[in-house]
Amino acid sequence: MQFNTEPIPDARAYMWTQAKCLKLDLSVPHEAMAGEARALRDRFIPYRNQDSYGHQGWYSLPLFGLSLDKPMSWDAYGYANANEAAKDFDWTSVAKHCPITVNWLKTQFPSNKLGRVRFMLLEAGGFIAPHIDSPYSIPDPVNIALTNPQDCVWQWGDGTTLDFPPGTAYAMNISYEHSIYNRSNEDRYHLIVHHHDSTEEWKQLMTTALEKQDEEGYFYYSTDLY
Ligand SMILES: O=C(O)CCC(=O)C(=O)O
Ligand SMILES: [Fe+2]
Repeated sequence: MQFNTEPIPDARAYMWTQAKCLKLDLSVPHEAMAGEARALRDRFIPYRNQDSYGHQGWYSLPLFGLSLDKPMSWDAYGYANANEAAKDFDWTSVAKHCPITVNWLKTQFPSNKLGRVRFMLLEAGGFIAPHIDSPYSIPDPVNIALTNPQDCVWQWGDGTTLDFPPGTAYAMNISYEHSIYNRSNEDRYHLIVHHHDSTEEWKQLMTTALEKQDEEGYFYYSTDLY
């Protein structure tokens, strides 16, 4: 990706910060959303179960994106870049079964241009092995706990754990190593929202979160999508 320190035409703003995550002041109808996700349990597809990390019991269900059976990022499907893939993004066939989640995305989430939106399931006893997803220190994908069993833990590479009660939304800096262990007998459902614009509302949300956490960060601008 190419970044600029000043705004350029058609660019979106990305917050660069050393923060591992920013807690966003978003109100989420998480119980209703969890109900919608749970009702679709048999539609989830295995996620990254072929890669070398050895993740166990991790599943995904795209609501918005390339299609129901394409939960991964654009590079897994032969696209030249994220902008090309984004042209093919749309609501998937399960979106009509999730009216509360879809309505929240359309009316409450501070974006007019969604990227991938997926329910994620980590089965009881499952784990997401330690991994890094990005070379850029940008907390941008929003990870929302719809449920989070007591003994399910998000762990950073430095050994610290993240408090992640249901209803909490974090912009995640997945350039830091992270892993998740569901050492409970209950499935864990989260919603991960990517977006392809940076509305004033989004920038304000991020700036407020940064100040609240006493972190430093700066907006950089790029026409490339994250
Ligand atoms: O919460 C999840 O299911 C995914 C966690 C993860 O590895 C990520 O967001 O990059
Ligand atoms: Fe990850």
